[in-house]
Amino acid sequence: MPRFGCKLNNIIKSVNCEHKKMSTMTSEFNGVSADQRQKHQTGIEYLKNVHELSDNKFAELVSAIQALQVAIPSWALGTGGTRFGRFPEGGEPRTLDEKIEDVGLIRSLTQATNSVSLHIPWDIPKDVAATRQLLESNGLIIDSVNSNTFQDQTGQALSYKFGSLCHTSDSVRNQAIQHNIEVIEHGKGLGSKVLTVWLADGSNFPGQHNFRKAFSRTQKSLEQIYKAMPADWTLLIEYKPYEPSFYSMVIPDWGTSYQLSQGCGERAHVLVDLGHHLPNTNIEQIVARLLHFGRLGGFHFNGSQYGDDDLTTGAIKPFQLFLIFHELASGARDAAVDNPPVAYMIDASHNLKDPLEDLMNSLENIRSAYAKALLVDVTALEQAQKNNDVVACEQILQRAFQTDVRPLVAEARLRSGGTFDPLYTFRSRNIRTELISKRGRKTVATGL
Ligand code: RM4
Ligand code: MN
Ligand code: MN
Repeated sequence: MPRFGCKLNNIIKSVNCEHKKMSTMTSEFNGVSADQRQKHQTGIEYLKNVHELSDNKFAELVSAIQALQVAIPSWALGTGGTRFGRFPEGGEPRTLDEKIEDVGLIRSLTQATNSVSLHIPWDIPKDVAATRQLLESNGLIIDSVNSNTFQDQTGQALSYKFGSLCHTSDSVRNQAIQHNIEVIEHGKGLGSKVLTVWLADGSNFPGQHNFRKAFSRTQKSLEQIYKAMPADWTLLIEYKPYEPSFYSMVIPDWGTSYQLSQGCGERAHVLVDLGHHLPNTNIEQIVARLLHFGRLGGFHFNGSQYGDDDLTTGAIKPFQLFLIFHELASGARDAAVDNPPVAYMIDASHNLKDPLEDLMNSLENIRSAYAKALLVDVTALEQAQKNNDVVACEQILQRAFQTDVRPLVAEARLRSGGTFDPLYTFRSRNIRTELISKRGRKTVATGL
């Protein structure tokens, strides 16, 4: 295996060039043994057989999986923490450029992401032209820009302690609106066309808020932000039931986001973050509803046991993730559904795992859930639903869900120029060690 230099760019180039070399060799498969390659082929044959997939159908599945691209947020490349502590991994990106390089690395290994989301002011580019250039050389674009009115920044005139867009004071609300407009300006410079707003606004004690008035003020503030967006921009309104406010959040649920988006106009949509629901919420039904209303705008993927746990996507509830993709896929097939393209992003935090490994894990799980959803026998399902054959309905879903689709996902990755096993490549090349030697052991990435 070639040695890579100390620059991340060189690592990316070496991954790319090694891939080209390996794909022409028969004895190795991106550093994975011939035996592994054989098993991969056997897996594909098995899939084709069991699901009666013609070569054409198989090729269609592969290209659908290749097309699923999920953005990486600039704030998820460092180690996460809780209010009790943080245990850095080392080699974390110190600057926006290094974050972009990290996403470029994930891209070259997985080919499952082509964009980065930015949180402002955590990641304001110093030199827009240079950032655009760096993005381009890494095959990336900026997905959404995200405003931050949940923290007070140094030098900020007024505090968000008691809210931002919902605040009782005109001046605080105006400051928060102006911040969102600045975020749009940064986004314009970088070629983004999506503004995501997540508000921490809420109350901690009964009586603190006049619920109706707090909602109206928020609606009016959002309308002003919406009006300030260029005509080809989309506003995504994210909801969350609790945290940091523990008695009430101004935008706690999809219904509130939906109502707010309707008030703003047709380019305002709802963003579903998987961790932003109370336990046991039927998220797939929310997805179906929003598709039905044509207002599903974006997704933040992560895994959750209790709340906004921000764990690896699919780690805890893989079946739920599959059911969500089943709704997305069925919405995409239905001509009656008139929904804009959905912006996918991973919104996770990595307290224990290496952030890059964790993000690659999530990408793999997301694509697997999608691949399984694409294997659902929709004709049979529709018939079984018409017949009220509950057992058959469930069996049809289980048949797809229980399929091992890893060979299919790997095949999609390989055909796009990614590696056979991104995690294996990442580890066998000691990429984290390289990053630590380049950036240092105690680096801290901006973010939460
Ligand atoms: C929130 C929410 C937002 C993200 C912030 C950092 O819980 O998920 O999407 O911007 O965290
Ligand atoms: Mn989120
Ligand atoms: Mn969250």
